[in-house]
Amino acid sequence: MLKLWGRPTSGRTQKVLWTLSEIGLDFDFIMASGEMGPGGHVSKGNQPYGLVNTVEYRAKNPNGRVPTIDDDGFVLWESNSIVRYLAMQYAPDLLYGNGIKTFASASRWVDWENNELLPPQHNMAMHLIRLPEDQRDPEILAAACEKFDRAMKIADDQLGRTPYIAGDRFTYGDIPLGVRVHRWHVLGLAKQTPPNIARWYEAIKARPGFQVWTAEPSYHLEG
Ligand SMILES: N[C@@H](CCC(=O)N[C@@H](CS)C(=O)NCC(=O)O)C(=O)O
Repeated sequence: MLKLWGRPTSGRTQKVLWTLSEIGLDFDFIMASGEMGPGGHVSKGNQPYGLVNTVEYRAKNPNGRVPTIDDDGFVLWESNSIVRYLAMQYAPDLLYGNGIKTFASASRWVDWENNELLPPQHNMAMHLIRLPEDQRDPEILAAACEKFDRAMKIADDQLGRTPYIAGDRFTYGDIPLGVRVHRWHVLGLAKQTPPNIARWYEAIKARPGFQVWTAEPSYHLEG
C-alpha cells in the first residue's frame, strides 16, 4: 500500500491527501514533522511528530521535510511533483482529461501556487497563529496579505475566462489553489473574495476529495 509521510496541518501534505482522495487510492498516513505535533508548533513548546530527522527518513527525503511518498518502492518528495505523479500514474482522465496541454496548463498553476501563493501564506499563518504572540510581526502579516490579494486577482481573472483554473474541467491544478484559497478564508483574511474565485470556491468545496482532508478548519488554524 502507498505510504505517505506528513501531517494534516501541512498545506503541502493536504495537496497529496486531496489528490489521493480524488483518485480513491488507499494509503498509510504516517505522521512526521520536525516543526509541529499534535499540540501545535514547536515554538510554543509543543513536541513535534518527529521522524523527519531519523536516518531512515533522511534516506528517503534528504531535506527532512514533508510530504514524502513511497509507492511500492518508488520514493518521491516535493508535494507538487507527488501530485503530478499521482495524476499521471493513477488518474489521467479524471485529473487532466488525459491531454498534454491540459496537463501542462494545470502544471503551470501548480508551479504558480508554489511560487506566488505559498510564500505569503506561510507568513500569514506564522504571524497570525503559529508563532508565540510576542514574535508575531503585524508588518510582515500586512505585506503577506497584500501580496496574496494581488495574486488572487490573477487567479480571479483566469477564473473569469474558464470555469476551472486550467480550463473547462476540474484538474489537479485546482487542488493546490484550493488549499490556499480555503486557508485564506479559514484564517479570516479573505476580506472581499473576488467574484470568480467565490464561484469556483463553491464548486471546489463540494468535491468529496476536498471534504476529507482539507475542509476541516482546525487543520488550518492549529498553531
Ligand atoms: N517544496 C517542498 C517543501 C516542503 C516543506 O517545506 N514542507 C513543510 C510542511 S508544509 C515542512 O516540512 N515543514 C517542516 C516540518 O513540518 O517539519 C514541498 O513542496 O514538498
